[in-house]
Amino acid sequence: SAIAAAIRTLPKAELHLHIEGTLEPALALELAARNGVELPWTNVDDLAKQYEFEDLQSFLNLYYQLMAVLKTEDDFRDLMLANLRHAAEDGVRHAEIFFDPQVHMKNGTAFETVLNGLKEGARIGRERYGVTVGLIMSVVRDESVASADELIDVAAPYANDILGIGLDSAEVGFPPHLFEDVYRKAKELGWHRVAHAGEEGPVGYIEEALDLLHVERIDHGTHAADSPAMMERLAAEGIGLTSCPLSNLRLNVVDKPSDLPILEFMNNDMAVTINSDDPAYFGGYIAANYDILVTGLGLKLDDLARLAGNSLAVSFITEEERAALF
Ligand code: ES4
Ligand code: ZN
Repeated sequence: SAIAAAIRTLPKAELHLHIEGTLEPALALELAARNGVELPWTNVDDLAKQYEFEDLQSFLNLYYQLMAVLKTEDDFRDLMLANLRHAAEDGVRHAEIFFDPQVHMKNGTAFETVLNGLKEGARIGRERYGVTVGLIMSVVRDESVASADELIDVAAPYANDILGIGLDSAEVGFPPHLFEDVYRKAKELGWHRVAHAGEEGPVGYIEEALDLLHVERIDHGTHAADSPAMMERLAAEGIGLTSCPLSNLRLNVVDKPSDLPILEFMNNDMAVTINSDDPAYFGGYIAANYDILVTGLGLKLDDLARLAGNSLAVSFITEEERAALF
């Protein structure tokens, strides 16, 4: 349709994407064979049947299992490049991309291997597609706080290669306050700060992320819709929210598209943005996440242009980068 084509031409930033969540089933099987990693599935059809999720945890189980096929610097480079090709096709000019080093390190892959591969992919992707990339190192909140502390120590020598710190994985039972010291160190290293909060967790987790982790954006934040006071605060403080519509639908955070709180957030003047989270798992890249707002919520092109504008406004792009891009 005309609007679907227009969506792809809107200049936008992708602010919530897990690079490991761009691992498509066919590539997962190819890398498993290449790297000698055993998976319970040997053909794409069998694997593709596993992509029906009940909730966040049921998704994470498959996501972590498939992550084990990523081993070499080339694997990470190729994953980043494939993702940036999709991004460019969908009008993404700038991407801030999560990676989960604790999981790769547990799988026996060195931090440097992961970082160097992603950096190389980002460098080639910028040349090839004109998309700028920042890396957000994400702490896996269902691992111990000691493990998060060790990660900070391992990453500190590479502080300049990292744009920010994030907090992801199973949310309920792992509240933000556990990571207050980790985020203090991250701030000292000069990193931006974001955290997943209010995806499955309550609005109180959003409050902790703001008050104790001093985050500049909230990832998801879907449950802010439960609290008019929180919506007012997020608007007043100009805190960006990185919504991921297809993710929220596929993980049953909301029951149906009309339950997505995007319009409500916009009507409350919140800096809400549209993102893809784990596109290989949730049925589409960023433009598909904008598309669903048209078909499922009745948003118009000027609404989508505002959402795309929000994404550039709450990105961590510097003024020099902005000038170079536009
Ligand atoms: C994630 Cl959808 C989602 N939520 C929390 N953590 C994650 N890691 C990768 N995808
Ligand atoms: Zn996420």
